[in-house]
Amino acid sequence: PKVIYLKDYQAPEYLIDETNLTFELYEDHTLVHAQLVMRRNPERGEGLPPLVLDGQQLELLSLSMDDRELGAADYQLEDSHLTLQPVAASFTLDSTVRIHPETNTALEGLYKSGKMFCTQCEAEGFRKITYYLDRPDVMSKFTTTVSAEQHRYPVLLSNGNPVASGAEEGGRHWATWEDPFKKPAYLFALVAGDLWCVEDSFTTMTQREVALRIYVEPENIDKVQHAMDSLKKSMRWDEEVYGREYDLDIFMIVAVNDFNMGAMENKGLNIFNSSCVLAKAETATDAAHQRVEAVVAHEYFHNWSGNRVTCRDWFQLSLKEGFTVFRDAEFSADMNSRTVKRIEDVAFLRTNQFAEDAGPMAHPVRPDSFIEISNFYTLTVYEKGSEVVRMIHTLLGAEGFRKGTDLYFERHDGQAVTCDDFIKAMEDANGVDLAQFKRWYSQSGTPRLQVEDSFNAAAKTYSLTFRQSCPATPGQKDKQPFVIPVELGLLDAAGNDLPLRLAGEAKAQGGNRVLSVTEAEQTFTFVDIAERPLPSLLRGFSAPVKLAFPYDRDQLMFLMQHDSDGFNRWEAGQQLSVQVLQELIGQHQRGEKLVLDPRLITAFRTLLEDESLDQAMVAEMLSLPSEAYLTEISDVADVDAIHAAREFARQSIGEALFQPLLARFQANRSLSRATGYVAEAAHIARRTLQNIALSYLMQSGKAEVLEACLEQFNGCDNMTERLSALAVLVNSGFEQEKADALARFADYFKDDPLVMDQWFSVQAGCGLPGGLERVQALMAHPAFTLKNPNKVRALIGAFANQNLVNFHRADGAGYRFLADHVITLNALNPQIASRQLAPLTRWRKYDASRQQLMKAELERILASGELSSDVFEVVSKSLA
Ligand code: DPP
Ligand code: ZN
Repeated sequence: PKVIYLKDYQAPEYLIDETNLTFELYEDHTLVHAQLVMRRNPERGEGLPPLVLDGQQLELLSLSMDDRELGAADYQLEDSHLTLQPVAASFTLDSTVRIHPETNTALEGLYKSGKMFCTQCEAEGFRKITYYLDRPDVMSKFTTTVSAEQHRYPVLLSNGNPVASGAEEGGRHWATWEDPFKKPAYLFALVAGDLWCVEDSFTTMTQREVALRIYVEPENIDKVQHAMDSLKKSMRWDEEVYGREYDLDIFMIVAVNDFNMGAMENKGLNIFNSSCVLAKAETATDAAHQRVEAVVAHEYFHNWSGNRVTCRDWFQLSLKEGFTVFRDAEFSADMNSRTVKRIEDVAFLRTNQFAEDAGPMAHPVRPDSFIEISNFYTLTVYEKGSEVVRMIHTLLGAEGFRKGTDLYFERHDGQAVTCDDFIKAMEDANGVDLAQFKRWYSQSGTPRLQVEDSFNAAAKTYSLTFRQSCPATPGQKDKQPFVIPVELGLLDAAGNDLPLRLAGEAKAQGGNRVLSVTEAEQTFTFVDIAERPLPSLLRGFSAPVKLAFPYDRDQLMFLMQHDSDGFNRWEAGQQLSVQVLQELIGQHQRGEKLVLDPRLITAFRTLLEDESLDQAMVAEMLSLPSEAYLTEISDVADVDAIHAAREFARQSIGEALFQPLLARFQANRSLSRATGYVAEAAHIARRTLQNIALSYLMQSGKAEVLEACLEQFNGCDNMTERLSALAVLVNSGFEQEKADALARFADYFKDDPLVMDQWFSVQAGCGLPGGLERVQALMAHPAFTLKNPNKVRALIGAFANQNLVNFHRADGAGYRFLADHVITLNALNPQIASRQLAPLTRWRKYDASRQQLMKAELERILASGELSSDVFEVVSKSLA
């Protein structure tokens, strides 16, 4: 497999002004006719070099140039390329190929999901549809005609506007779509199926009417309203916050069951994994509803950040993804609780992206090289990329940032550009220099920020000294200092923010401000500080770094109660929990009796008893750091000690706080019964608290809790309460009730694949002994199939990522199980196979014996036969 480097980028030799496609869909094959109106790229000079088109798994049936039929002597056909020699600077190329969507299990290019045809072209799937210049800097105007059997495929869709349609002989029909906006091939889409749609409309800021349609298979038509509402909110928000208006007369979303990603922003025709669009109270949890809202927004926002302005090459992926994740995160923050959204995102980033940054696949937000681009749709490109954009927002302020995005969209509309172009627009619009800041795009690894303080009572000064460093990562031994925005405050003894005046400043600038740490070591001195304050650092998680300040537990409890920044109140609680849990881990390792620091109980009791607090915040603060996070922050993760410590803490909390937890649970569950399901924020918050309370209460094993849990399971009217009750039962020792509940749930929901995914996940995540055997048994369940990515993620993914104590069992059986399935999936669906590998790549985190076992499985995969470039890249880099 070939390594591709950013430094080798060259503009295309030829351009494609127009792309006219005709698809003839049949049950056993599909014919694709492509007419490409091409010309020499003037940027690349005179002369006519060979034209090298991308194409994979295509059967070439005919080829002509300017109406001259080409024979085998006129071109060169290889596995993934078609090379021919143009004789004029402008020409038209016509080709016909045969492809087989009906047997395409990789779900890339044109394929069938159930009974419908659909496409996924990003990043390099279009080359499996026709011979093309399949690269994002080749932008073309597409016209697409689809022809298919009328009865099976009454709905025929592609990008842009519908311009003509008609009937053909033999029960077939056709439709032509025209997309007036030039686009790269990765944004192409086609759908044919027996679909129903919910229709609505949106009036844009310039009073244009846009038709909105969400297409689903008929049985799902009652699960679309939430996505439609989310779409309208997204369209309005992008107008209000970014001044961005939608540009076509129609916007369509199609839900498909078999999909490698969450969703895809094809121009005017977004194709979604059904898990990211279908939601109603009876079948989807509150969290799933919020995910639908976020993904609908994310794909819609791509219409500007991705489609109107796209990427020059795939190394620039974060240009559209980091920016768009930032946009959707801010949208969700505006629609829901800003603090809770931030807490969720940071917990996710620190657990998962930090682990990626510390592992063998670590790469910069803008990678320098790759073997398979599909492997770079990563947490680093997306989530860390979003943090990088957030830091620009923090440094420039909301207004300055908006000036920057206005300039970016205006300057680059219709172009394929780079991360540097984005930064340049920010610099030019604000008159700032972001040269050093750009290291966030080129250096991988998570920076450490060590902070020390000192107080001078006589001089009334307080100093903070920051030392930054960044560990070596593959291919990058030494790092230069980053620009790290540190939002902070200083709390006085009453917990109030002190006015912040740095030495040399004329007056204080509020009680909350952002310092830019730009050097390896840097000290900031505050003046007029009468008594030693307690610093609140990195408020709102203002930079994706690992900050360390030597807080003691009493100080953390103080911050938990008093910090004016909600995020840092949560963060103080997390740090307190981490300290307490690490103490328990040490006790377990030394074979001592486990003793929980009672201060954690006191802190949690205070939270539970304060009825004035936002219940969603209380729920977040009562959630202990996950085993995966405790693993990430360990040098060598002791799987069993981490599990034992955390379970012991949960047990102790459940017992010590039984009464206040029960009071909260009962009050909230009664309210649920009284009101029925309400989709509003306050109700979502109280359901979250109710469910976390229930899970703690069940630790007691008391009959009254079992009864309450069964009442909730049987008596509720929504999936949020039902699934939580089920999860609590599954993790309990009540074997009979557990088995009954699982069976009844599966029987009731057996025809709803998304609900069955949740049923699989709840069991896959259960940390009780015997986890691997349970998962193996579930693989044989009739609702399970390796061909559906959601099922793979729900069962195998949930087991390997969320059930650490079972996956990492000492005999290596969990590793063998995962490797076996990666080998099978490698042949079926390389992207999904490669994704499942992540837990094995983390082998350096574990003890010598587990390291050996994990490496042995990676080696077994490597030796297993012909590997896809996807799997080969991850396995070989992990062993390097
Ligand atoms: N569909 C993926 C996303 O929206 C890739 N563009 O992030
Ligand atoms: Zn995206």
